[in-house]
Amino acid sequence: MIESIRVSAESVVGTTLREHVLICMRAAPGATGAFTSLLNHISLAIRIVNTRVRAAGLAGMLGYTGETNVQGEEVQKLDAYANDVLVNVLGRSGHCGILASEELEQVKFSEASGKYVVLFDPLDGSSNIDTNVSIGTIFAILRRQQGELVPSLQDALQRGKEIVAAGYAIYGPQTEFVLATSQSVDAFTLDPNIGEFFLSRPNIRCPQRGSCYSVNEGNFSRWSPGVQKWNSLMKSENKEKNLPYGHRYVGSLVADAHRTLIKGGVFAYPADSKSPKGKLRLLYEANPMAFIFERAGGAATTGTERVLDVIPRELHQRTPLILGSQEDVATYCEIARG
Ligand code: AMP
Ligand code: P6P
Repeated sequence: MIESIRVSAESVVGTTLREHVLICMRAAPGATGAFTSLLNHISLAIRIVNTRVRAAGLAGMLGYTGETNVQGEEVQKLDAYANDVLVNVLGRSGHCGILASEELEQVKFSEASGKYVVLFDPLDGSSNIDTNVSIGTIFAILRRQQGELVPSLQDALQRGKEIVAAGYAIYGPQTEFVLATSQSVDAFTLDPNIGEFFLSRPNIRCPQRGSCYSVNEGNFSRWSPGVQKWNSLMKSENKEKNLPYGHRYVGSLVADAHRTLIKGGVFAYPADSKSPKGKLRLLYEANPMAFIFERAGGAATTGTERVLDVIPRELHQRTPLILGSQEDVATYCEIARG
């Protein structure tokens, strides 16, 4: 009798993010619960940001603060709010020894005892905030360097291959939370009436090949000849290669990456004459996305090397980023490098 109740309950109520993370903790040898607690705090911060994003127009939260951030960009009110929420909640978790944010010039030390590093873009896609286009939060979790008593900048300047977990929230028609760990990549959809994330896409796999390319073609004249050649190939007629591909470009990394992860294809923000090192930031945009795509069977390159192998030199370092299906990323490298 108990068994039948349990089965019927599971079929009616999905698995929450909290339950999923607990199940994964039990599968992690020797886990103390610190990592699980940190993930739950990140989920809390994202649910708080989500609520404010969805009411931004009503709460006077659109527009700019009048300040300029370390990137030289005008800070939007929601950027500042999202950053404050993440800094505050991560600080209270007790497990984050050091954090870095796109909105903070320097790293911030929280709990000296915290054994984890969290790197994040609190609100990616800022240019789309005031036009009600999907935006998101991106994060990566690493372990602090072994043996170091006090957190330092070096804890943040680790290669992406050291990432323990990464994820993003996308504040779109639904609020989805995508989480990648050593075990799997899973997506959870927020039920706004309950305030819980429920498992909606278990074990996400990026298709080996897609039929869509995503790049800002307004930069065409600034690209190298190789990238221009790749772009032209994507638009050429070739039935054998299933060309031309469809073109989609939102202008929010989270939105363009999420579509590419689910449907396959390729997203590219190459270096160009205006941004010779690329526009996207290595530590809290490219690396988390690269970790997620590789865990889902996709690929992520700078065009010349695996993103997760890049050695960070500075906190807000930029990089070219090409993300997507294995075969589509390989085609980009073959043509654009040529
Ligand atoms: P902890 O002792 O809680 O800090 O966990 C130690 C390590 O086990 C973490 O750094 C992860 O690599 C792994 N781990 C612990 N909990 C989880 C979880 N909920 N999901 C995935 N991996 C986990
Ligand atoms: P562009 C948003 O401002 C962002 O940082 C990423 O989310 C997005 O992929 C990129 O910039 C868009 O840049 O130059 O195409 O507007």
